[in-house]
Amino acid sequence: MAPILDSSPSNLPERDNYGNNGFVHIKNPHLDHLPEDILYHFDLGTKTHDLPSMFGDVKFVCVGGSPNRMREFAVFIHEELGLDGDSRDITDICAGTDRYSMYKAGPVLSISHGMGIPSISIMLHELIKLLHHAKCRDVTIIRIGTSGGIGIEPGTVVITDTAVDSFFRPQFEQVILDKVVVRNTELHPELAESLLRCSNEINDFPTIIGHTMCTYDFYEGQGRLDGALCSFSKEEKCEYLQRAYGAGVRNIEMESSVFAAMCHLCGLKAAVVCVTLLDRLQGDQITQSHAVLAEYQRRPQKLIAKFMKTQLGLST
Ligand code: R2B
Ligand code: URA
Repeated sequence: MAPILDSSPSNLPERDNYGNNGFVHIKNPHLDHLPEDILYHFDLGTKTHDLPSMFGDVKFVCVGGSPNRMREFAVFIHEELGLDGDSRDITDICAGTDRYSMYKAGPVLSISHGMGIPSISIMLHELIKLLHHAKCRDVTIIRIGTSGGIGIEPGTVVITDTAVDSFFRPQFEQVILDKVVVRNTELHPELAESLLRCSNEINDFPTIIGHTMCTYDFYEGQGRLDGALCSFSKEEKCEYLQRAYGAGVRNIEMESSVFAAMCHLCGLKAAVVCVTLLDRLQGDQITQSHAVLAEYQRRPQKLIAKFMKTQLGLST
């Protein structure tokens, strides 16, 4: 059966009217009939929590794979924005579950999403409903993370213009019932350009805009020769990665396609900012020291802090 396109103009938010007067688009008529919406994986709900008073002032959402990194980011941004109170007192809003962690620092929400498309997709369904129930407006959402680079210096930060699949197609295929629905994976171009400008102003680490390939696996799915299974040669791997480079792919990770697709459909201004831990044309194993990797992982955080301060009109 032919795939169904889920990107007809009526489904796309207008670029200049992103998000329906700034509100988040919820594209589910069934939700109106729910007496209570339980956000199960956050351990939050519309009857048990006053979501507008807890989250109504959120303007930025930052998501990333690891709970520790997202706590670290919340503490860092609390200090960078000069918010009141002790940043060390920030607690996990989702402490009732160990599926995801969520921290709030003033207008910034910092949430972990785990690894891979299924994990981030569950988180995003509940996050988008949370932002809707909380009546948040004009929210910008940014995924910060790690990735494998292709043909670029390790430590380079890649801002994604479009997420592509393993065939270098700018799309995400969602299976719904027994149909394949194809969704657009373009990210917000002006936001990507603003982020690049911020990085140029910091002038601390190389940053580029490029395509990001999103895969379902870290090993075979990313053409690694060092997994428990491998059925291809080194030459085949190199030929594939070279083709990816030729198609404009500059890094590989595991969440950007569904992130771009869902944010696009729901009218959220979204960006993906990932540091590269290695150059996949040179190898597969991540051999840098912990200290070097930790510094790399702070790069997207520094860039986002600069962006948020600029947006909030704080001196930078
Ligand atoms: C980047 O790093 C993780 C795999 O190590 C995965 O979540 C991703 O997208
Ligand atoms: N994350 C990935 O998905 N791939 C890499 O090579 C490094 C980090």
